[in-house]
Amino acid sequence: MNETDVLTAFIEEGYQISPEAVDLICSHCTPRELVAYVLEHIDLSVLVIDVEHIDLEAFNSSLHVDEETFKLSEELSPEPDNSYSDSYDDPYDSSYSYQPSSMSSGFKSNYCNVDSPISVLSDITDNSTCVGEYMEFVQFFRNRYTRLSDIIRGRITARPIESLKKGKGTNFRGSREAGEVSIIGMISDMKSTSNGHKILEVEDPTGSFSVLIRSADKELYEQASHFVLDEVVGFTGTLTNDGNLMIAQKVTLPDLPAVNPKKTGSFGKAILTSDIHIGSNTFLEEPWDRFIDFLNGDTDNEALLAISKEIRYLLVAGDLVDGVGIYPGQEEELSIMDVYDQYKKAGEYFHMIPKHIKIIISPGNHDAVRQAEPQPRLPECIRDYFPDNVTFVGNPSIVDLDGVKVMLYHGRSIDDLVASVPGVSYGEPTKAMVEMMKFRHLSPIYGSRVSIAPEKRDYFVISNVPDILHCGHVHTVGVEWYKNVLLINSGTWQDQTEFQKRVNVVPTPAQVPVVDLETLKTTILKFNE
Ligand code: D5M
Ligand code: ZN
Ligand code: FE
Repeated sequence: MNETDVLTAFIEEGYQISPEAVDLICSHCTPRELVAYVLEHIDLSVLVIDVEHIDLEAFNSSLHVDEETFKLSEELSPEPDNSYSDSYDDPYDSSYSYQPSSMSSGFKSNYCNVDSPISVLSDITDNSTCVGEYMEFVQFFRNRYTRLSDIIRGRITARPIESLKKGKGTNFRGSREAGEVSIIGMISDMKSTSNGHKILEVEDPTGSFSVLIRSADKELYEQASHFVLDEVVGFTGTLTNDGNLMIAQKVTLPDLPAVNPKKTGSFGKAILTSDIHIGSNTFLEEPWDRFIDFLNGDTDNEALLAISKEIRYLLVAGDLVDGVGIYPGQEEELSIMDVYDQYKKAGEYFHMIPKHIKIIISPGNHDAVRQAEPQPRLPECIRDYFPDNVTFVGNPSIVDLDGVKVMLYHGRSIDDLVASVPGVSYGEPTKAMVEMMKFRHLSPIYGSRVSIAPEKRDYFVISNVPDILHCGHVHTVGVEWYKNVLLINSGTWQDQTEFQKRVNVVPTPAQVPVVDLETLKTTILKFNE
């Protein structure tokens, strides 16, 4: 943090600060934490912050206490409640396969007259400012770095990289062992050496540094094999004699804290789906029609009928239609050639859904909004085809469903994670979502398959931890718990396409996760037979 950063941090909070106080903060080994501490403890009557308002002694001891408290709470926290993880009923339980009803009328939902509120907590819609200038990229990555490094900083005492450089790295205040030092950086390069070690180049706002991960250190090496470019990670280790390289001993991720399971306080059920691909000639119209019947209570299966009566929300995480011009030769695989006609057809389907079910639709890479993410909600001329119980949001977004927080992200970055991280595959999409949670970021890699717009704020950072992370895109259903966050990939309504045959993507179409909003137990309903 340089002088301007310190000055800006105080001005943004409405304070002035003397040059001496700025110097004092900048000369401290953890200026960012000191700024936060001063802001938190300043007397509201103070207008100009001076040296006398900065209680260094109290701050230094608070740093120590925080670090210890964190460790203690981590150790004392119970294992996450795994009773949930096997709780999602056997996904292939045939009792939940759809059966048509012989008596179609008279459906009465338990929640016909119950309000099912939606509040949108995070969404790029109407907030996009980016035009693609260089400084916007700087600001975008700085926002990511600041928010993720702040999480990590609660767990390790890190130094600015600049202070490690030769001649400056002699005073390792805050380190537990002599010579041990920590930094927090964004990974800008990863290489393997001829001896099989990894060399990472990591950057913070003050400089960059090389970090060695030795292959002999099996556990650390395994952890590092999950790293991808542009992630923010804390490294603790020792410096080589020339002061140019850190030999890492420990890495600290912004990972979720272990927290106690909690009741949501909500009730009813939410259906999670995505990748409907209306307009594609592989869109599975018959199973989809059965799904619409089910939402209307049109089934003889009592278990299914009971579920349909409980539904309050329906969430669609992108690729509502197949779109046009999305991939070469797509016109050969379309049943509806005009994108507006595709949305018109989608609108007709959504008009058939009971009005007490509140619907959320966010876009994906086949939808008619900008391809660069974060994507805003669908435009008004398309929204007009849909009934009033539909709320359109951007991709990604965070919504609150009467006390249950859901982060929706279409999941294009899963393509990047499958390509880069061992053990992450299209067949088990939630493994990619676990990586997102560990690194607290939905789409870290810049410049690969996901085109990222450098907005002022990095909307992909997971700072506000949701109860549910809902993705789609890969067309395979998956459900998994990770530290009390329910990870769901909601599959598709599209059969395998020619393109997917060529790249060996095997979809699990017409299977729909239903989440109980009180217990977050999940059941998968099948509509394909
Ligand atoms: O993507 C559906 C699935 O198909 C998803 O698993 C990725 C895969 N897919 C789509 N496009 C490509 C390319 N260009 N390369 C590799 N894999 C791909 P959807 O966005 O619904 O078409
Ligand atoms: Zn799709
Ligand atoms: Fe997609």
